[in-house]
Amino acid sequence: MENEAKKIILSGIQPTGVFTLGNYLGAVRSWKTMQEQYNCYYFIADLHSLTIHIDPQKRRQQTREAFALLLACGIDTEKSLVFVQSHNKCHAEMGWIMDCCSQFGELSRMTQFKDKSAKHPDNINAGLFTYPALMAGDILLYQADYVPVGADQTQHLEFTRDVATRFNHTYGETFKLPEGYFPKAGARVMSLQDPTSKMSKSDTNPKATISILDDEKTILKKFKSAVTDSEACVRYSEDKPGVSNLMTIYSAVTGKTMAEIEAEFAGKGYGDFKAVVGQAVADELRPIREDFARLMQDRAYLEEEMKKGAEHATYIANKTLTKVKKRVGLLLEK
Ligand code: ATP
Ligand code: LTN
Repeated sequence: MENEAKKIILSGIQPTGVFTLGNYLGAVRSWKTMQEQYNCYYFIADLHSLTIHIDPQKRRQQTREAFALLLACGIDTEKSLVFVQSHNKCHAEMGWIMDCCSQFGELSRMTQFKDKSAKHPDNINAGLFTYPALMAGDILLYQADYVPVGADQTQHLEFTRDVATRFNHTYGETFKLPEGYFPKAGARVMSLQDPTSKMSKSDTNPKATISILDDEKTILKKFKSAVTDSEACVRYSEDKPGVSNLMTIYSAVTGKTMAEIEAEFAGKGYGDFKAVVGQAVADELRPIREDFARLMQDRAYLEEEMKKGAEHATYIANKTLTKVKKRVGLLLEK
């Protein structure tokens, strides 16, 4: 799996619900493509998900499902390292060390912390505040070269670079500085009901999101009720967010350009357009849904893959963690 000459890509996804079409087209589909060119490490960020309180049984189920979803989306454990974050204890340990290297002021400036604490005033836990330090640890443990993340996470990546730079300066060269990675084919998918906000797993309106496990009938229905406008013309434009979003989705799935899509639907109504987009999405997601169902039936296989992933991840991360512990002056056990 590992090749010294290849650059390291690392990314994580929280097990906060079934992946949406946005997660797939914006992130996971590119993760699959990157496997051919890089040493890829992908993990389910279950420790990060603890910042939200949910039923423990539900969390276990969502973690298992998220792992199976990655595999169903084409992440191949022969090519990439896939694991559950909490299965590698180095993350929690490194997280604490990174906490101690993070300043109150800089963590207070994180927009995700401000947004989430405004949204959930009843649960502003310390984990929510130090979330970026845990994330910095995730990245630095593996000496990642590139971290593919969406716009919402770029501030956390910048923070990671700041912490790493400071650590290297204080204790000597220890960490590689990771860079953001923005795949060309990555699409930003917006909500089908409010095309000015992004499609998100935790959206409570089921009509707004396409889950990658939705069946064909549901997908067609959701696209049929997607918000558009009254112009009745398939044209990509900032003032037509609904139609532009559907065009973005169609383009990401078929590879067609916006000009080609405009030509394809010239003179046609939104009804035809939505049906074609819905069908293209349903065709793209069908094999994933089938593969997921098959994987979830094979619990032994999933557990075996998780175990292999955890062992390999621990082996890699431990090298950096040991170095870090030495650097900060923790007495290593003999
Ligand atoms: P939540 O609703 O729990 O915040 P989310 O759906 O916003 O979840 P994340 O787990 O935060 O998703 O992100 C996983 C990955 O998917 C990230 O790389 C993120 O940039 C990407 N992503 C999330 N939503 C979209 C979207 N609508 N379009 C494109 N990419 C997305
Ligand atoms: N915060 C990220 C998930 C995440 C991650 C990471 C991504 C946790 N640790 C390390 C990249 C690298 C999110 O919510 N999308």
